[in-house]
Amino acid sequence: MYFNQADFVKSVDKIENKPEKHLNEVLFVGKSNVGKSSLINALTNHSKLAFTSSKPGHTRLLNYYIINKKFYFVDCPGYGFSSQKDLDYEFYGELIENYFKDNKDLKLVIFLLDSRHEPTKDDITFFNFLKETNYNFVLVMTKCDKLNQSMRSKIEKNLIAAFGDIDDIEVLLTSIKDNRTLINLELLINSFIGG
Ligand SMILES: Nc1nc2c(ncn2[C@@H]2O[C@H](COP(=O)(O)OP(=O)(O)O)[C@@H](O)[C@H]2O)c(=O)[nH]1
Ligand SMILES: [Mg+2]
Repeated sequence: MYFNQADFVKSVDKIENKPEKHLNEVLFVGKSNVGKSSLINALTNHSKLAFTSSKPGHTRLLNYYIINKKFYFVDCPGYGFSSQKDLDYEFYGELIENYFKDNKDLKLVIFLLDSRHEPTKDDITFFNFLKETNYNFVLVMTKCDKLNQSMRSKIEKNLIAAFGDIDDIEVLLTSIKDNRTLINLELLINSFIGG
């Protein structure tokens, strides 16, 4: 069960430095603190594979993890880090724009959103960017264990208000504390990388 054969490969500051061995890639992206590293840890059953922090904006690099010796999970820097906004935005822009340029290895983008909150302006900007690329992407709502019934019932409405028609887009509710949601995400990832 799960992607439990997982190893850190390298951190990448420039796209030219990505791992020489080209394999399919699954990218985890979303604002700082949304739960990217936690989800990678939970899916791989490693409590400390990806660096998690309660301090936003901690990952400044693309981190490559090799899963089952077959493909990469890529942990992305978060956007929307407010206390050093300009610096973070500039960094994010260059590395990530280059990452998305004609990346034949990229099979799936997992776009994480905090299930408790409405998407932010940055989320909307990134969503529109993603839609214009031709990469496959899914919306993964994080931290669902923190939802009450009324918050849960607002998720879809919030997404539609922010992004417009999302009929064709897969939305998954997840929590690192709920294995069933992790299994659903695992199945989804496998369906895109042919696992
Ligand atoms: N309750 C709960 N907390 C979560 C969940 N996912 C992440 N977190 C917490 O959210 C914080 C930020 O997580 P992190 O993975 O570092 O976010 P990143 O910046 O997107 O990589 C940490 O304190 C995590 O423990 C979840 O599913 N449920
Ligand atoms: Mg992180």
